[in-house]
Amino acid sequence: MSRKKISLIGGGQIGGVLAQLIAQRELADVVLFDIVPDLPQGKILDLAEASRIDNFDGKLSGTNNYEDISGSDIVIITAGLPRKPGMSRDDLLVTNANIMKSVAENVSKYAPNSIVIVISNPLDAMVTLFQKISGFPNHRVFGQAGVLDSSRFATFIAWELGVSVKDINALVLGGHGDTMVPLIRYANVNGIPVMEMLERKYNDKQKAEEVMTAMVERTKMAGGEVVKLLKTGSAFYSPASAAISMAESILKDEKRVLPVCAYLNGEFGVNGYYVGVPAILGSNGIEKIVELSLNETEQGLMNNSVKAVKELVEDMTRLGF
Ligand code: A3D
Repeated sequence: MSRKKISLIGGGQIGGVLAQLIAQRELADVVLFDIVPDLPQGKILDLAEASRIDNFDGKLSGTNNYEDISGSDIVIITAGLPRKPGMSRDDLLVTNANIMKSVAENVSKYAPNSIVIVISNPLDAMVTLFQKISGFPNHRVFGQAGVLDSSRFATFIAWELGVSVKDINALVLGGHGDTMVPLIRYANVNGIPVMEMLERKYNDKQKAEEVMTAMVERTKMAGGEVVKLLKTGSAFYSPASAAISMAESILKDEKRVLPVCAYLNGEFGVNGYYVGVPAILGSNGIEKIVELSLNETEQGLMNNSVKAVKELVEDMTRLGF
């Protein structure tokens, strides 16, 4: 059996961590591509020189030549600028759309059968643009956002309850922006509703609701919180880990149910847009969108988030992309 191959387009902060995680877990051979001369070669040389210490085998290469991505099973895209303090993800639209255009043309040319995971922001628009330019089927083009947003929500819940984060199940739906929808009703600690645990902790329903509202707001703003602290650049460990969990489910045909920025064809009442929803990820990419019932409040929040995604995509179209 030949080894699998993952190409990483963008050798910056996230691209570097992606390469390290893939190598250390021996998930696949790695090609790290960037337009900056020598940058991907330097990162890969450094990483390869850790292989004896971390005990991993595998072929690692850094390149400025798109031809090297040919035969990729998975392509993960982080090419594009990250946010600076005070910027919203949407402020990146024009610059990153131009970058995504060239990336999509080259990935279609050199890795036409790959499954593509987009991470570049503004995420929902960048996935849409990649699919439009590449013409790849929707089940082979999707975005990473929900795994990270859900993990952020889970982290805050674990800290608040003083329990292991491994026991937290939390799900965030919608667009990857300030309108994202952390689902309170479905958040649980190994099956026990988080709200029940909060109410028992505080013995006060209103206080429990206030604490949950604060965690929901922190989740929605969590990317910006990191940007503000870092001052140069945005989160990179957690988005890389999130994308790797998706890639691993695909490579190993695990059929994990993960929140994915996926193209909707009527699911959740949305037609023709990429939005964050749970999906089964297997060797074919997205194998099924998993629907769940939303109450009136949740559906209202979801509609609001979908509206924001539509506006972003319409802006992009108006700008000629
Ligand atoms: P950064 O460290 O700047 O790396 C981006 C890399 O892209 C740089 O090395 C550039 O040289 C490279 N690049 C620029 N233009 C091209 C091109 N045309 N072709 C190939 N490579 C190019 O950024 P980063 O790694 O921190 O972040 C990458 C992207 O991910 C940004 O758009 C972030 O906003 C986004 N991001 C998304 C999430 C999500 O959860 C969706 C989280 C964090 C960051």
